[in-house]
Amino acid sequence: MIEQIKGRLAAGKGKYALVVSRFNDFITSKLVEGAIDCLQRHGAGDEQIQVAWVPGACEIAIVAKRLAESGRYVAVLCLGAVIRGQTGHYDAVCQQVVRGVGQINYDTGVPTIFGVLTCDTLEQAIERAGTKMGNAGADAAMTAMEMAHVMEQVR
Ligand code: INI
Repeated sequence: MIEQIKGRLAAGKGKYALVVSRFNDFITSKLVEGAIDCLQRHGAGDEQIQVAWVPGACEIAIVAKRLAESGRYVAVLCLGAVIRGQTGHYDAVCQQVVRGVGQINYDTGVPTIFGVLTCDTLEQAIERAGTKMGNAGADAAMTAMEMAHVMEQVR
């Protein structure tokens, strides 16, 4: 019989850290709500969830890395919203956060989930923050729970 490793969609007993940027907090606060709601509906208690706020997407990775390194969390969720709009450094911000968050996974072995919206317009971000296209924070929470259980099984 083929052994198959699959992650359960349940919060389990571990702790989850959320790192959230305040920039575009009209959007990111909805991502946090979505993530917390999803974790709670999958069995997480308040004591299993910690939220750290940072100024912008560029600051997410440094805090996420510290939390992942602490060994206290089964997963770290990175939530933010980078919106092209009028800003000239959209690409630079996106690049920094994508690379930074991705690297944490390999450096620490703790699933560090990319829940940062990268959108051309505010409307696109709104669509992904609890309206037409769902909630990227809730999606990140689902990924975090699944990965936490996969990692538990491949110890
Ligand atoms: N930070 C974001 O989280 N989203 C953005 O859309 C954004 N834009 O457009 O500039 C943004 N910039 C700030 C950046 O993340 C840092 O906080 C800042 O550069 C200080 O390091």
